[in-house]
Amino acid sequence: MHALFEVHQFPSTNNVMDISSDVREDIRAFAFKGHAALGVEIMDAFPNLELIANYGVGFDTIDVAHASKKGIKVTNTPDVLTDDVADLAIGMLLSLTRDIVGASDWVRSGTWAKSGAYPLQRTISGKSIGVVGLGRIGRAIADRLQAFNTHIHYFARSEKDTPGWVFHTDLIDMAKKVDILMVAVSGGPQTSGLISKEVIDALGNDGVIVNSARGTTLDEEALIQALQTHQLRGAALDVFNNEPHIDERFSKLSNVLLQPHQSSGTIETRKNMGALQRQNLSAFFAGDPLVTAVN
Ligand code: 8YV
Repeated sequence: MHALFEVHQFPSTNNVMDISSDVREDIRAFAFKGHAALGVEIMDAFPNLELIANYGVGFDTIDVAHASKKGIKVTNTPDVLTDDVADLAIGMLLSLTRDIVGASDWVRSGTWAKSGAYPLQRTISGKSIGVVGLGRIGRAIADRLQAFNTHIHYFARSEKDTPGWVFHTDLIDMAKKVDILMVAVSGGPQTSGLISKEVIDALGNDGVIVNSARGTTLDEEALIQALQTHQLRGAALDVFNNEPHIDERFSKLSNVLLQPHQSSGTIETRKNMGALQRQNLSAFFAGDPLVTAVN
């Protein structure tokens, strides 16, 4: 029991419809975490639902249009996770291009002592990097990349005040001009399949893609084929379609770095995300303005 609200646990069956109709009628807010769809059917089963407080900045699985139609407010957790997400994107890029994981295994397995130096890897200094989406996270990624002596290009809805960075309105054109794509757009229908086969082809066989956004932003089939046939040098992925049951072909590829959707996964950031989610819930029950409203 919280001072302002009573908490009902999510049913162990993992199905919200197993909550009794009495309790469903009582519930005025959801503390939502996860990436499963929260759409019409669930919202309509809770007749007094007024708030969905999401644990995460991305709310692509929540049908916000339907929520708005019903007067349900949605909140998210922006800003508090930006640094960690950007840090992991840079970490993934460096790890992939220098093969830090493979090199570590080389030492551990005794191959270094037996076979000598590790095969040479690739630099990122001096490379042109295209950031797809220059929102909070894309901006933080680009800021960090600047310290690595790279040339920053970005694809966004509008030009930003970022002297020296090259603005693009055509993603295929940007992909032709850069060596590396860092994907940092929001998920959802507007960005679904944005990194298409054409974009991957335009990047070319020395290209690298880092995806910190959502699996849906990429044409996964085209990506896997490009990696299998070495039409693309490599990819570092923190997000996938159908997480955590990702396409098995990814695990067989040696030119990918795979992460379990953990960009915001530090003790500090997850604590701050939880605190912001609770602040939104408390504000709602106290009748105060929401801290980070989406709609
Ligand atoms: C997840 C994320 O929310 O913020 C986002 O949009 O994708 C992550 O931070 C987190 O994994 C909890 O599900």
